[in-house]
Amino acid sequence: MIEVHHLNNSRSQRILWLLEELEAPYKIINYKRDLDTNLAPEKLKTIHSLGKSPVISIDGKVIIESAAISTYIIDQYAPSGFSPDQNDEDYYKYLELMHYAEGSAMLPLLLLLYSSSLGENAEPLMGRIFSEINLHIGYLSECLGDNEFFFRNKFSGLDTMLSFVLEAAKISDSLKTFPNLTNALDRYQSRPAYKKALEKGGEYILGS
Ligand SMILES: N[C@@H](CCC(=O)N[C@@H](CS)C(=O)NCC(=O)O)C(=O)O
Repeated sequence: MIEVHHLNNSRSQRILWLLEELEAPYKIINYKRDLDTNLAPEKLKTIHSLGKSPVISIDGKVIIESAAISTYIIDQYAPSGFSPDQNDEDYYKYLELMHYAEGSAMLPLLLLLYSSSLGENAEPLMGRIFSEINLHIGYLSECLGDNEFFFRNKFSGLDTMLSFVLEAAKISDSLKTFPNLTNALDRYQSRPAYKKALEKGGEYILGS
């Protein structure tokens, strides 16, 4: 069975949500952020040397990175047609957005988070950070268009992957000029599997 090494208030929540959507069997092993540093506890490094969450283990095999973990879970547990196979003409389009979430879209949102601790000293960076956030969130808005879901208007691993980006963007009010993304996030958060994952995962400030 999959063991999810789950950190409170973290990207690991999107993995619990995906597992709930697919009704896959899994066990949560909880880790708590340090109250002063907000970092993961050292013992997470006994699972993988980076000490980041999400990380899953299955029969001694360890997988890190949300996109790789999501792909593994989908390959193992999703019904056929849930995601495109390699022969599908849109396979690489799907792969692109799956990796875009962490590879590109999260970067300016993380810069904003980290630079906020610098107070006024971060001021010179803010214009560039916000223009990058706007660029990436604008791109996601364009990708979604009038659809409800990111891939062929059908729920997929892209929605669980991109949900964290939307949740992080909402914190800095960066979704407000993109009503299609605001509505998508509301729809995600009202799904029964999302709520069930929240109950199981515990503290998650981005989910409110
Ligand atoms: N790109 C990685 C990011 C993993 C990551 O940075 N996770 C954060 C939580 S959202 C973490 O473990 N932070 C705790 C720490 O750095 O100590 C993924 O998507 O899995």
